[in-house]
Parts: sequence; C-alpha cells; structure tokens
Amino acid sequence: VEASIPEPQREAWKKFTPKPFTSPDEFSKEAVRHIETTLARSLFNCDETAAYSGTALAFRDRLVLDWNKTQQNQTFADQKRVYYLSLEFLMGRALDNAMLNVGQKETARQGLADIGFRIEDVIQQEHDAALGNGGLGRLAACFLDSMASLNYPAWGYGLRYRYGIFKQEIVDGYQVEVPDYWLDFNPWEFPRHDITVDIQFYGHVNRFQDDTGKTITQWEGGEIVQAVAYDVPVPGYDTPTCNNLRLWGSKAASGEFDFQKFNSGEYESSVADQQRAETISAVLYPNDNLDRGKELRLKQQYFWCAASLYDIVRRFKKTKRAWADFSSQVAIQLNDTHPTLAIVELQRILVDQEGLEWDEAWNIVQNTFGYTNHTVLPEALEKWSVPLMQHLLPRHLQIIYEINLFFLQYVERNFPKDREMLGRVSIIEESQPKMVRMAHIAIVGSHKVNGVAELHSDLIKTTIFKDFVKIYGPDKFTNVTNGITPRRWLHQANPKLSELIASKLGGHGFLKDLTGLHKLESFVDDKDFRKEWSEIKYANKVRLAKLIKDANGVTVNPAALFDIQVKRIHEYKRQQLNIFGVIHRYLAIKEMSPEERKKLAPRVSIFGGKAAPGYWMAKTVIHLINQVGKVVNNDKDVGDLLKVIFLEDYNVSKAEIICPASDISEHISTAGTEASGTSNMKFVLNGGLIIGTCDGANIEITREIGENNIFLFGNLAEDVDELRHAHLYGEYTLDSGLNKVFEAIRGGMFGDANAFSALVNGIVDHGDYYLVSDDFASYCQTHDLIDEAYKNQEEWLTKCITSVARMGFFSSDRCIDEYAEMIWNVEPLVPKENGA
Ligand code: GPK
Repeated sequence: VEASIPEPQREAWKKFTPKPFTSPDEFSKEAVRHIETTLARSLFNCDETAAYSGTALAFRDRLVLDWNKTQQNQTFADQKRVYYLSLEFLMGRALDNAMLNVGQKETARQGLADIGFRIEDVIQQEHDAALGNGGLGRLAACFLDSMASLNYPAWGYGLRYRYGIFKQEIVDGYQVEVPDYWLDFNPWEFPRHDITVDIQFYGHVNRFQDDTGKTITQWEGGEIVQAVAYDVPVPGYDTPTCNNLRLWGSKAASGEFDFQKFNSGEYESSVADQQRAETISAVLYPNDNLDRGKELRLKQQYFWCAASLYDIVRRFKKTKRAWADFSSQVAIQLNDTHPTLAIVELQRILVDQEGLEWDEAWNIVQNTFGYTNHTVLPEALEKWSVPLMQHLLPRHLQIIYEINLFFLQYVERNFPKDREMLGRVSIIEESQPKMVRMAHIAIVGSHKVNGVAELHSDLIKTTIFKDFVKIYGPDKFTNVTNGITPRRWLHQANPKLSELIASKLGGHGFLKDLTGLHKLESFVDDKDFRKEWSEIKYANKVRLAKLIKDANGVTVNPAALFDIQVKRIHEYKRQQLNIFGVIHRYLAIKEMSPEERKKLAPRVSIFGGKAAPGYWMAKTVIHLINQVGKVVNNDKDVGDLLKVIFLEDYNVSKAEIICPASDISEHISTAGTEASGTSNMKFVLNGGLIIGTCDGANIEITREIGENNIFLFGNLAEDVDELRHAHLYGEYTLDSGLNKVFEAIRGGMFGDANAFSALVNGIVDHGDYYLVSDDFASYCQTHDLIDEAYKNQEEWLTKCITSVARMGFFSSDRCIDEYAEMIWNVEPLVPKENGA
C-alpha cells in the first residue's frame, strides 16, 4: 500500500475518476474517442468491427473501475474467498453481457444508433471466448456470473489457451476442424506482466538432514517455465461487484531465453526453447467426457495448478495469519479431477517449503478442497501412468504414494476383513504400467464430493465411489443440482420474453431471484399475454430460420415444429437415436396418402454439435445426419413436412439464438449416463418443451414442472445393466421399426452404405451398448404423441408458460448459494459504494 495517493490529494483524484454513462452522448463520446485514438480509425474508415472495438473499450473502461474497487474491498474485508479451478471456461461473448449486467445496454443502443450502427450487428462482431468443450466449461462460466451477481468474493483460475475449441466446418457432409485463433483483438483481458510464477518440471528429489537433524526434502533441477497472469473482469448483474478470472499463459522463464546461446549464434535454438514453453498453454484438448492421457495435458494441469496455488498462498501470506487459519480463509473447488494436482501441490508447499508436519498440513488440505464429479463414464475417469508422473513430477509422485500409504493404513484399520477393498480404493491401480487414479486423490484430499444432479449424485455413491462412502460415511458425498444463469440464458438470449415477463411481474427482479417466475402461472389464461408469448416464440423461430438460411441455404417454415438437439456428439447422448427416428419418419411420410400427409404437423429437425477429432463413431453420426438432410430436403414429395438441418460450429453465441427457438428439444441419453445436462434447462426456460429420458436433471425438471409438461420415454437407469446383459447373450430381438431404418441405410438410400456400417453393426452385432434398439419404439411413439399435442396449440402454449413459471429452481444462483453454504462456508461481501 506504499503506492497509494496521499490523503490530501485524494479529493483531486476522485474528481477525475470516470463515472458511468448518464446519457447516450456520453457513451458515444467515449466510443468515438476510442475508435479515433486507440484504434486510429476515422469516420471514413469505421466498419462494424471498429464500432464493436470502440464500444467494447468504452465499456471496459467502466468495468475496470468496479473491478478495482471490488478487489480492494475484498482485500480489506479479509474474509474467506472462493477459488474455482477449471481447465475450461466457456464464456462466449462478453460485450452484450457486460452492457446488460451494468444496466446500460439501452444507453449504448441509442448512442450507437446516433453514430450510424445497429447494436445487434455490433454485438455480433465479437469472437466467442471458447475455452471449453461443452457443459462442464459452460457451467464454470455460469457459476462465475452467479458468484459475481451474488457478491461472493470469488476468483476463477484457468488457462489462457491461444486456441480454444476448434471451429467446425462441414465439407461434403463431413466435419473438418479448423484452429480457433481468438486473441487478435481481445479487449477483455489484461496482461499482468508483473504477475509471474516460475513453474518447475522434471528434475529429481534430494533428501538430507539439516543442522538440527530435521529431514529436508527438495525438488531440484529440471526445467522452468514461466506462468504469466491474464485477468478478465467478471461483472455481476445489477451490482457493482466485479470479480476476477485469472488465466495463465506460458512462456520461457527469463533465464531460459538464453543469452549465452543467443550470443554464441544459437539464436534459432533459443527461439525454439521459447516456443516449447509457449506450447503448454497453446491449445485446449478437444475431448468431452473422454480422458486421453497425453503428456502435454498433464503438463498443462500442473502448470495451471502450481501457478494458481502459488498465487493463492501468496495472497494468504500477506494477511500474516497462521497456517491453521488457511482453510477458514480459502476454499478451493475442483471442477472435475483436472485440477487434482492442486491437492498434492498444496501438501508439498506446506510440508517441503513451509515446514509443517505432515498431519497438520494434510488437515489443512482436506479442509480447503471440494471436488465436483461430472460423469460416471469409465472412459472419462482420469488416470496418469506412474512412469510419466515420476518423470515429470518426481516429488509429487512421492507425496501421492505417501498420501496413499496413510489412506490405505486407515482403511485397513477400519475394514480389516475386506482385503479386496484396498486394491479397489488404492490411489494406485496395480496395472501394467501402474496408474494414478486422480478421482481417488480428489476424494481423499477433499472434505466434500458432489455430483451435479440427484440421480447422478446417487449413482456415484452406489457405483464408482461406493467404497469411499463406506470409508468416510455418506455425509462426505452430496448433491448440487446444476443450474444456468438467467441473465445470459433468458435476458440476453431472449430479450423480448424477458421484457414480457417483467411487464407482468413488475420488473426484472426474477433475474436475481428466479423463483419469482412462479407468479407467471396466474397469467396463464390471460389472452393478451398468451398472444404476445406466441408472437415472441414465432419471432425467435424466424430468427433461427434466418440463421439456417444463411448457413445452410435451406428455407424452413417457422410455423413448423422445431425439434432441436444441440450438444457435443457422443454415443451416450444418442444423436444416432434421433437421426434413426428422423429416417423412420421420412419412410412413414413416403408411405402416407395425401390425406394422411395433410394431417401431419410439419417438422424441422435441427442438429448441432462438435465431435472430438479422434472420435470416429461421432463423426459418422454427423455424416449420416448430413446425408439424410441432403436426401430429405431435396425430396419434392416431402416438402415442408420434414426438413433436416445440421448447423455448423455450434457454440455459445449460436446457442443464444437456438435455445429460444425450440418447440421441442431432445435430451435422450441412455438412462444413467448424462450426469445432469444443462441445455435442457436453457430450452425450458425459453418456453420450449422436452423429449427426454429419465436421466440427469430431466428428472428434477419433471418434478418441478409436472409430468404433463414433458415427454419422457425409454428404459430406466436401474434396468440398463440387465438390458445390456441380454444383448450380449442374444436374448433380445432388434426393434422392427429400427430394422426398417437399417434396411434403408443398407440399401444406399443415404449414399454409400459402407460409410455407416460401423454405426449399424454396433447395434445389430456388437451389444448395442447405448440401448438404441431397446428405446426406439417408445421414442417413436413419443414423437407421435408430440405431433398430436402440437396440433392443440392452446394446450401446448399452456404447457410452455406453466413450465417457464416453474423453472425457478434451475438458476445457477441457487447452485452457488448451495455450494457456499454446504461446501465453501463463505458469505457474500456487500459491495461498498466508494471503495477504500
Ligand atoms: C462431463 F465429464 C464431463 C466432461 O468431460 N465434460 C462435460 O461437459 C458434462 N461433462 C456432463 O456430461 C453434463 O451432464 C453436465 O451437465 C455438465 O458436465 C456440467 O456438470
């Protein structure tokens, strides 16, 4: 605090502190100033991109003030903070969100209009910040929004990838991946070149006795890579709180860009060192629900955990408190097992560097961490080979073995009769090579473990983590059902619906307390309200139809039933079930008489989502969808009755257009496989209905909105094992409707049948692991019910409005309050008006 302005001069300073815009003119003045000076453009040279940049810079100036004040307040308040560690933050665009959260979008709209721009066009210039794969990354982004909006003193920590998730192009019906270089102009990040941490890799462990006879353990040698902080402001809605997201970029440590080499003519190899260091934060791994065990990924994880821990510990040490206070000042939440090394790193800091006794340190560690599990799929559970860990992080491997030793001793004492249990719960899997089970470290090193929906939290307790429930008791395991931020997913994505709701509820208070939506139920019979609601849905469908026309060149009828499935392409999410259902419908239409066709409600089946680049089955599904689209969309016989669309490059900003435009959305995973799902919540909150299985949060959505307002189908989680068994022993018959679909595919109706043989054979010959055949009939019948229900537009509308009114539970604000109370034990910090 030596650098603070002396008391007598502070009044003068404050006189010049920028203030929020009080008029469109004040905004335009700042935007134009930035366009002309910061960007060196003129009024003869200002396109929409420049208008976006100027607008973003003008708003960022305002955000920074709140941001600085918030950070000061949080430092002076000296209370517990939350650190959310996530390898993914799928933020999407920032400008619209910033304008809405500070309540100045209308000011900007007018100001932009005055200088010749439409705000909607300007907003669209922004590149998505796509530092995530899917639900897990977007959940982290929603949580940041809620933590800021609820005034929790909280930081996110992540990696500053130079390349986010790849851009998907569809070429001849196939997915092609294109790098996503997004940093050309990013006004939302602030490089902190003064905040750096040296991160060590490789090397060896040295153990010796000091003068007093105490054993000292030191990790020596190896190589150093430097972490540089890049800070991103996270504005809360309708509050001056602006939290921080700190992303680490990697570069060669200063000594590493070796001037010796440089001077002795090895310029090129010194640049190569530089580039090798920068590789660590170069690219997001594009796998969703899959662990591939690549060395660079482990490097990313340690680099990010070590930098974040160093930063957190440095901040704690400034308070001059005793180590015993650490876990009452710091809560760290692990978003999946990706940051599990943070547990080991904190133990290392406390024992090797700060000289604490093992038990005291371990106590602090356990009280500090919480772990969120996001999947039960075995192929997603992280394991790292012991030799790799030994090579890259030799001291950490020792600590892991030590943690395991004490843990297994504890288990042995408490379960002396269950010898098998030791092997099952051990952190080390005795395979060839041995593997480190990251989830086991995460459980042993945390005080709470949570799943993300009720069914999922029950499943982890009864399946993958069953033994740990015996060991620690059931209270260590809990549930926090996922949620979404209503700011982005209602107010921003569907402004007209947000206004209509506000007009009935007397303001936008529901955006901060979503349970307030329940009052909408009393308007469900209000004629004018219903009419406006329908018009808004229609307008949103027109908006999506335009996107489809521009992207795919296909004209779709906005009056048709829009049936949407957008999410990562994965066998367990069963896009294949959906497209087989579409083919079934197509075959049925072809056989209908003209009279029957007249009675059928026109449909548009819309798909979107990326496949991991190495996931061939998922890519085959994309190919099939596109091939079916080609045939169906050009079949004159079918016309408007059926259109099949694959929307390229599904991302957050497209989701904001897609979610408000559904009549039905599909959440049809094999029961027991989808931990929660969050797009199910987005679609219902925007007045669409769901077809879904009894899986993840679908179950709780049903409980909240009522089973008359959702189309559930298919087998239950508890029956899955038995059905799989039956497939393996041939005790089942392929569904006859599905068989017809396969015959059409085999007959070449959608092009070369060989292209799809793996997909079909997986079901016919190889056990149908995801039970597509078992659920096919009930899936198709349920779609028939949907056709019938859609004909009664009045009843349909009642279902939609009632559902929205009952969605209050699914706000991510509710999640964050639950984490804060059950897991973090932190309180909000009410913002002070004037900082320090
Ligand atoms: C779960 F394990 C993973 C993963 O690697 N990536 C991912 O996005 C998702 N998830 C689940 O699949 C969803 O069911 C869940 O809603 C989401 O995480 C957030 O919890």
